[in-house]
Amino acid sequence: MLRLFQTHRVRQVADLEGTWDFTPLTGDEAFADFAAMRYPYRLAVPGCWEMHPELLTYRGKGVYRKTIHIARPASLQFEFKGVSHTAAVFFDGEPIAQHYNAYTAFKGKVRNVCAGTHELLVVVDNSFGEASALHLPNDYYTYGGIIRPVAMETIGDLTIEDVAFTPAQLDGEWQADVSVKVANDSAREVTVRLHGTMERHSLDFGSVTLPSNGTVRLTKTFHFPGVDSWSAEHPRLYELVLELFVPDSADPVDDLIERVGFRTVEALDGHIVVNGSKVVLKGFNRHEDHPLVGAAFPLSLMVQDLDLMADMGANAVRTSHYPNDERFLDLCDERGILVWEENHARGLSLEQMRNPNFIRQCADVNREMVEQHRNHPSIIVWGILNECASDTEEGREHYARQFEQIRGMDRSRPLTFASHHREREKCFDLADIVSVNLYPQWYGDEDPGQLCDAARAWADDLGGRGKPMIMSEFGGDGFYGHRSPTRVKGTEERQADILESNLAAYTSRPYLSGMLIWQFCDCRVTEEGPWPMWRAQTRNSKGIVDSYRRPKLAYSVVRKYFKEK
Ligand code: ADA
Repeated sequence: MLRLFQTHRVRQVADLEGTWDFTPLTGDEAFADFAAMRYPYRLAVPGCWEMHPELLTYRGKGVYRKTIHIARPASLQFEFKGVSHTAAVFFDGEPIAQHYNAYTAFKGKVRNVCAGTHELLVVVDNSFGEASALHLPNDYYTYGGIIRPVAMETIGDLTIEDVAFTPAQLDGEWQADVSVKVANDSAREVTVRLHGTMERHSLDFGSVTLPSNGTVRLTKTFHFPGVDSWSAEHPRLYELVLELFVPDSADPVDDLIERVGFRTVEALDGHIVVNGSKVVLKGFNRHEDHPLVGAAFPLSLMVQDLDLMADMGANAVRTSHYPNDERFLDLCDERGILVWEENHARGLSLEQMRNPNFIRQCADVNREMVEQHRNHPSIIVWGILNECASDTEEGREHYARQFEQIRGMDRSRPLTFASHHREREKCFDLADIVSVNLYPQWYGDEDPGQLCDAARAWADDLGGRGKPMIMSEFGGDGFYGHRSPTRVKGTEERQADILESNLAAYTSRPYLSGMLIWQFCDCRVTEEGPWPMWRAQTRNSKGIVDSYRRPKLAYSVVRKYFKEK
C-alpha cells in the first residue's frame, strides 16, 4: 500500500510490492555483468535484506531485479519511497535515477517504453565511508534494501508534478496558498488549464502556456469559507483534487490528489500555538525499527505503534532522527497526532560535519523532506541536526544555513533542533523553539526539575528568551524482563523510577511546551563503531515498550502522567 488515500484517479499507478530477485555484490562486478549474474535470493519489497538468515548483518552493495510487463506503449515514472541508503536505478540497462538517503523519496522517468517485457534493476548500497556523511555507525541501525514502497505510474507528456498547500486564517476565515507545478515533457509549447476542487469549493487556476520540455508553477490564494479546522481533537482532513486539461477537452490528461487540513502553527510568547490555542506536546521519540521488519514497516505495525502511544495518552511524536514513511504521517494526520519531523543527522561531531558531502547531502534531505511532507497538517515543527556541533562557531554556520534553507521553502512552521550542549550551546537564537536533550538520573544524578529550570535559564541567557521550550529527550535503559527489587540501573523498576521523577517535574512546569520521552521502542544499533561497546545487546533499550512492543513497567507510569493526570 502506497498511501492511506488514492493519490490519482486519472494517472494509472501500480504498486510494485512483491518479491524481487536479489544478489549481493562483491563490488568488483561491472554493470555489464549484472544481466548474466545469478540472483540467488527472492527478497520482499518493501523489505530489509537483514531479514534473510544469510544476510542478517550484511553491509555492502546488492542488486534488486524486477521484470515488468507493459501491455501498451507508454511513458513510465517510478517512485521509490525509500531505498537504504544509496540507490542507482536502471531500466533496460539505462540509468534513470540515483539517490542518497534512506528516508526520502525519489523518482525516475522513462519515455516511450514499447509494449512487452522490461527489466528494472536497483543497485543498493548501505556501506559506510566518506561518500556517506549522514548514514554512519550510530545509535540506530542503517538497514539495507528497498525499505519503502515502489510505485510505477503511467504518464503522458503533461503532468502535475507537485502541490504545496499553505493554510492561513484571516478574520476568522480560512484561506490557503495553493502552488502547483505542472510539466510539459514534449518538444512543443502546450497550453493547459489547471482546475481544482475541494468538496464544494472550486479552485480555478486558469490557463497557462507551458514551454517545450519545461515546467511552470501556478500559485493562487483561495478562500474556503465554512471549512472545519484540523486539530489534535478534531483532525478534519479534506481531499484536494487537481486536474490538468488541454483545450477543448473535458477529460483531464493528468491529476493529483492531496489530503490537506486547515491549521496554523506559531511559536508565540513562549508557547506553541495551534489555531490560536496553546498546545503542550506529550509524546515520544520513535525510531522506525522492529525486529520483524527492520526499517520496512507495514501499515499494521505503524497502526500498532500509534495505538500504543494513544493508549498511553500521547499526543505527539518526534520522527527521530529522519523523515518518516508517508503512511505513518498519513496516520498522524488522521489521528491528530502532532509531529516534529526531523531531517537526517544524529550526533555528528564537527569533524563529521566537515565531511565533503555533508552540506550537499543535508541540503538534499531538507529539500526533499519539506517538498514531500509539507502538506501533512500533523507536522507542526521541522527539526534539524540532532545533537551535532551547535556549540561551535563552525557548527553554527551549518545550523544557520539549514534553517535559512528550510525557511526559504516553508515559513508556516516553527523550526527547532535538539541540543545536548547545555550552557555551551551557541544556536538557540537561530531556532524558533528551544529543545534540550537531558538525561537526569540516567547519564547524571541531577534532579529533573532543577535541571529543567537551569536549562530554561541557559536558554534565556543564550538567545532563547521568550521562545517555547521542549524537553526533547529524557529517559533511561530498562531491559525487558530484567526485574530486581534492588532497582539497579537497567532494571525495569529503575527505568520506571526515572520516568516517574522526570514526568512529575515536567508536567508541573507550565513554561514547558513539550516533553518527548526517549524513546517509544527499543531499537537496534549499528554493530560497527563504538555503539556495541556502550549498548548491551547492540540495542538502545530506553524504549517504554521493547522492540517487539511489549510494555515495560514504565508504560503505566507514562500512562498515568499523559492520560490520567
Ligand atoms: C541522544 C540521542 C539519541 C540517543 C540517546 C541515548 O540524546 O539524540 O539518538 O542516542 O541520546 O539513548 O543516549
